[in-house]
Amino acid sequence: MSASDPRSILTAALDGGAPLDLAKVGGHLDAKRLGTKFHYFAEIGSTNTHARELAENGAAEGEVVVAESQSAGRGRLGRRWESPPLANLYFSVILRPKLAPAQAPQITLMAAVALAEAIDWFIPQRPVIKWPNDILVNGKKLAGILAEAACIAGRVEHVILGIGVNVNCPVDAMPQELRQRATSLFDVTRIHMDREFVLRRLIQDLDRCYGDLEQFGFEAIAPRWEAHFGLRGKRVRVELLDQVLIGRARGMSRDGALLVEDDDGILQRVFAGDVIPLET
Ligand code: BT5
Repeated sequence: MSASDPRSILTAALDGGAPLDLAKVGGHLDAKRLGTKFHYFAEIGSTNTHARELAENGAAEGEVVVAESQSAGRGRLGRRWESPPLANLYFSVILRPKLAPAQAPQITLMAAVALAEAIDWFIPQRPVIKWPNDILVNGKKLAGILAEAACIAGRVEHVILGIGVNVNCPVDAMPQELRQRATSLFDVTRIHMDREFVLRRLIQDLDRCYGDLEQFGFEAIAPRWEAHFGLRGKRVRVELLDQVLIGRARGMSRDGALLVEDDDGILQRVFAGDVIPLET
């Protein structure tokens, strides 16, 4: 590793970063169902993969896998999630929601609301949800969500809700290709955050939003999602699996699809894809 290698800068930047003290998280946690048990790793491949194995072996709803770093942190569609050690938060929560498989995407949208509401608490800027799973601050990605559902016999057996939040990692320490596109709580505030406090807040907000979804249904989540949605009325390019749609983002349908009005004035419903804003 050379001195100009971003990883050496990262190592230097993170020297002194203390490991998470989960007693400080669990001991004061004000949550009904999430955070019942923590599985902690100094390093892991992917917290989502380990949480899935636990869930398949009967782990209860609310158990959390948390790691200081991931060697194979995953985004959607096989993309990589950069997971440098001792600076950020990488965790996966086991959920066993009473949802039909078609409703499983609601978990990602619920988590986006929880993250936006939690992050809102730490910074003066308003976090923005970029459909479906990004939290942006100043137009840059601060957090990502990877919800992976397992369905059996027409019902959701479990969902692994994976969350990555850039907390204390300075953006200069990120890989070159991410420096223009990523940010962290430290970059936004210039304050080193107490990661235990941030984790506790995230789990509490997830617990609250998950409870709202279960008790009151998606109607309780949708307006809060809309309130943080940053692309309303903006021209966007949506990259679908096999085609590209260009139009104006109009919001979200009741079933969680992104609504995009195409150039013929037809409202298209998008259930999976990547959205690229064409204007700020
Ligand atoms: C995501 O995917 O944003 C989902 C990220 C979920 C990560 C968590 S960490 C804990 C749990 N365990 C896992 O293995 N995963 C979850 P996607 O929308 O596909 O975005 C991936 C893209 O985000 C990459 O292709 C990069 O462009 C960018 N990216 C990667 N690492 C980043 C980081 N640390 N901060 C900001 N952007 C990043």
